[in-house]
Amino acid sequence: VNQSQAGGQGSKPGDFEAVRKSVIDLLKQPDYDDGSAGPVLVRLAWHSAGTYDVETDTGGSNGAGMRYEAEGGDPANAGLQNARLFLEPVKRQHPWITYSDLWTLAGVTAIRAMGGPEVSWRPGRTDYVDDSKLPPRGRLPDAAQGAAHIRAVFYRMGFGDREIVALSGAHNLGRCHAGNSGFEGKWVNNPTRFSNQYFRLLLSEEWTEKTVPESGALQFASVDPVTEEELMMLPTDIALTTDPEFAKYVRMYAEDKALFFEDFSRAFAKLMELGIRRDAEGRVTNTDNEKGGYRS
Ligand code: DDH
Repeated sequence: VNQSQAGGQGSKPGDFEAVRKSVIDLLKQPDYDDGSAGPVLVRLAWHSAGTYDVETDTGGSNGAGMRYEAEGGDPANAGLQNARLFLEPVKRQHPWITYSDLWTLAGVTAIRAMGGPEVSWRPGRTDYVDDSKLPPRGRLPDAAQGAAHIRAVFYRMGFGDREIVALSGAHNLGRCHAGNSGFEGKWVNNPTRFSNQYFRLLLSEEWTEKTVPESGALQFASVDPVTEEELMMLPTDIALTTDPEFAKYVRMYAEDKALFFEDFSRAFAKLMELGIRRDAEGRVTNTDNEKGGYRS
């Protein structure tokens, strides 16, 4: 297939607006989950970056390591192959973009398109040429655990408590799939609309323990009083209300959506940049990746 004819809309190297447009065009997926590819694209961006370790300066979105089995096949990344497949036609349309730029740009584009804040994003990531630089498995958070684990994981990335709670607000979006994680269900009624509803529900509902029949996983459940639909929270979500320091920020964001959007936007932008070194002009200077990828 002639790449420039695929979809009839190839773009010039560096035309990230054209890539954003292609991502927006694929968000509507009537046969997938709640009708949108948006939430799983956000999760792909987050998991691509959330392996970062400040101490060793390893992991992060640079490199697009999930293309390799060692990272892509991590049980923590189950289901994200859907997100990567959604983006393949975009990569074919804009072959000059690296996967690491595409995955992060798709995440911030989806957040905005679902009614969330604009998240500042910068290009220049390159893709690993082999799997020798991949971070070890086990760096992403385990939903069955509590506040101490959440802190250990996010402090390792260089985040503080307020940023942790802000980022957790991404659970306004999407759902759990027993086949991926053992957990099942959505956090809010409209999981394709970004809002602070997750924080409001954490505080307003009575959350009772429930075992997921398919997996035996323990999660929390509540029935929405308006729609009578069952909603869910992970043990790590509930930990944000039982830990006093986290709970302060949950209350703050439940009351002030604009503040949540502002903090989320800043924290997500920071997440996308973890481990990426830039010179004064903003050019990425990491040298451990493929040469010849697109550079701004
Ligand atoms: Fe999450 N998340 N996440 N999450 N997450 C899941 C789904 C989604 C944890 C566990 C899970 C963040 C933080 C945490 C999104 C975004 C973000 C699922 C369900 C589990 C389990 C996966 C499945 O079954 O398909 C845990 C634990 C944490 C933690 O902080 C302790 C953060 C920081 C983000 C972010 O984007 C900033 C999104 C979006 C989804 C929905 C995916 C989908 O397919 O829908």
